Formats: sequence, C-alpha cells, structure tokens
Amino acid sequence: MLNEIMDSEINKLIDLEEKRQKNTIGLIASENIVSPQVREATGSVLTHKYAEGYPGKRYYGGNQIIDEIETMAIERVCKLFGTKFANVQPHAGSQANMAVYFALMEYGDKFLGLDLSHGGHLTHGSPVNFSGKIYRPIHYQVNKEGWLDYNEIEKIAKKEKPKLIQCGYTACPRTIDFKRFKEIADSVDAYLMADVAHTAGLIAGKAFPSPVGYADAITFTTHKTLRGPRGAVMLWDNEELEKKMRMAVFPGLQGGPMENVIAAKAVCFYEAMQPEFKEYAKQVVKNARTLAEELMSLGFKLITEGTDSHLILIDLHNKEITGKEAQNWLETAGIVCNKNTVPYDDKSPFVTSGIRFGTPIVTTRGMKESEMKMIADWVNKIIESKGENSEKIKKEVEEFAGKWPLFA
Ligand code: DSN
Repeated sequence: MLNEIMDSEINKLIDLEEKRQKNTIGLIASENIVSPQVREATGSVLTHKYAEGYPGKRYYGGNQIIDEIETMAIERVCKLFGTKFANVQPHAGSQANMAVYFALMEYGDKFLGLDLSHGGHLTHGSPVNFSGKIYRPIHYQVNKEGWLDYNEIEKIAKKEKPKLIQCGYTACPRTIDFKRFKEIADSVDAYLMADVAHTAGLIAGKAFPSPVGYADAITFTTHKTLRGPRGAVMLWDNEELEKKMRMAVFPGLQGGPMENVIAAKAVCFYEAMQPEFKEYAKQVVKNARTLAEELMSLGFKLITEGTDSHLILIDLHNKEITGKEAQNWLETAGIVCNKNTVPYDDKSPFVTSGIRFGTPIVTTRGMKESEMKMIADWVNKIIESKGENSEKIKKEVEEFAGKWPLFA
C-alpha cells in the first residue's frame, strides 16, 4: 500500500493495479516492468523543474544540475547504441517520429512505410494520424507468409521516389535487414528512418541487429524491451542534421522536457550497459522462441512460423475464433495480451484474426523456458475450450504468477 498518497481513492486503485500486474501473466509485447531505481527517478523532485531548451541553453534559471542529468542521459544513450547524437526529450514514440519527419521532410512530402494492418504503426502514415494527414504516405506490405519482401519494397521505392523510407515495426517477429534498406534508400536518394521502439532493448543487449550505421535517423520508446520509463529517444550520426533534429523537438513540437523521466532514462541506459542486461535480452528471445515452438506443436499457426525477437503473432483462422474472443478468454484466466490484425486480415482492427504475445514482462519477472511451456499449455486449454475453462485456469494462473516478483 502506498501510504504517502493522501488521495485514498487513487491510492486504492494503484494498489489494485499493482496486484493485477503481480497476479497475472503479462504477455503484451510492448510492455515491461522497470527497476525500483527507474521508478524512483521518475517520481523524484525533478518533476518540479522547468527546463525549456537544452543543456547550457535554457530559458529558466536553476538548471545547472538538470543540465548535468540531461547531458549524462545523452552521453549514456550514445555510448549504448554507438551514435554521435541523441535527443532524449521526446515525451513518447509518436513525438519522436513526428520530430524526425519535421526535421527531414516538408509538409506534403511522400514517405514509404509499412501498412499499419501488416505490422506498421499509426505514425507510419495511417490516414487517421498526423503522419497520414500532413504528409503523403505510401505503403509496402509483408508477403502472404508475413515476411518483408525487399525486392517489392525496392520496386515501390523506385516508382514512387519517397523522401524518406521507414522501417521498424510493431508486429513483425523477424529481424530486419537494415543494410538492404539503406541500399534501397540510397538508390532513390531517400532518408532511411528506423523506428525500433519494439526492439531497442534487444539491440542494446546485442540480441537483435542494429540499424546504427545504416539509418539516418533512429527512434525508439524507452519503456518496451529497453525497460525504462515511458518516453522516447532520437539518435543520428550526421552532424548536418543536428540543428534540424534539435529544433524539431524544441521549440518545434514540445515545451518543457520531463527531466524526471530523462533522469529515469539515464538510469535505464546505465542498467542496459550492464552484463546482466545482455543476459536479459538473450533470455527474452529464448523465451519467445520456446513459447512459439510450444504453441506450434499444439497446433497454433504463427506468422512466419516463429520469431527472432520478443514477439509472436498468432493467426487464429484455423481455430475459427477471432482475436477479440481469444483476448477476452485469456484475460478472464489472467493471461493478458492484445488482439492484433494479421497480414491480409479479413476482420476489422476491433475484432482481428490474431493475437500478439511478447516475452519482455515474463522475462523481467524471472521466468525461463519451462515456464513458457506452462503458459503455452494454459493458452491451448483456454482456446480449445473456447473460454469454458478460463475461470478454472484463472486460479492456477493467479497462484503461479503471484509467486514471481514484478522485477526479479
Ligand atoms: N502501442 C505500441 C504497441 O503496442 O506496439 C506501439 O506504440
């Protein structure tokens, strides 16, 4: 119980949410559990401070210590990923992507990104998002089996001549050939942008290929596999882009940066440099692979028949159920995931034919391959019974999950 909070109504709800997180199995691929140190920095006195501007050039007094913190965050993230420049101020992944578009394109410019329903992101040119309203997005898709088709992407790029090509996804389980993407971008004189929000932690932990050295701009959120606070980062190497990238975030689209969150980002970058984090990243992938293999052996159809990352995308067509039904039945049993469209889905994003699983949370909690097998078995029993035994399995899941710490 958080005794410090005087608002007992919110206090009670935070307490209930903590219990929910502890007593369920979290399989949402984009979520994670942070260390007590990251949480502490997020809730620190730094939340009191206004610091519009950048280290050494602020619009308010009293920023000497804040400057040291933000500089440390920048230096750490550049060292972690091996780039020359970083901006640690973006409040979220959407803002980081928006800032890169502001820096590298003019309104109305054409850019090429993956279709949202094939594993892209809203900010990769969805018509309901700013990226689809103020730019002219064109989209590539994955092939029928769910794999990127680089020849097809090259063909579209050569025909459309976009100003920027976007790679990095929210529901593609496999590695990305960043070198091939760079060759395609160079062949049409386009910028290459990599939105590696999902895999940043795996990249930092050397468990997934890095876009550094290929992409002109890299963005990611810090709260997914990287296991930091909610927020985002932009990275780049070209000195000529420095002013544009800086100005795009502030004063371009944000005011005061959240220095408490920036301090928490710095803590997470430090944690990600430790040898234990490499072990964590490797285990995330091992767990995802084990979960994938177990599910396939139980008759589930996986997009690309497996995974190279933290993420699994299950196509439920052969089970004759929707993603919405599966998500609800699993959640009743305490297994929390999200419904997700599969490539060429015949159902709407509110219903879907798929579910997406990820292993960042369960790995942070200390679970390994044998626990993945147990989870696959529960998932199978719940889906096969069409949710009939969800209530019964809920008791087993609660007893099991409750034994694991949130942050092992
Ligand atoms: N909402 C995130 C996800 O779940 O993949 C993307 O930002």
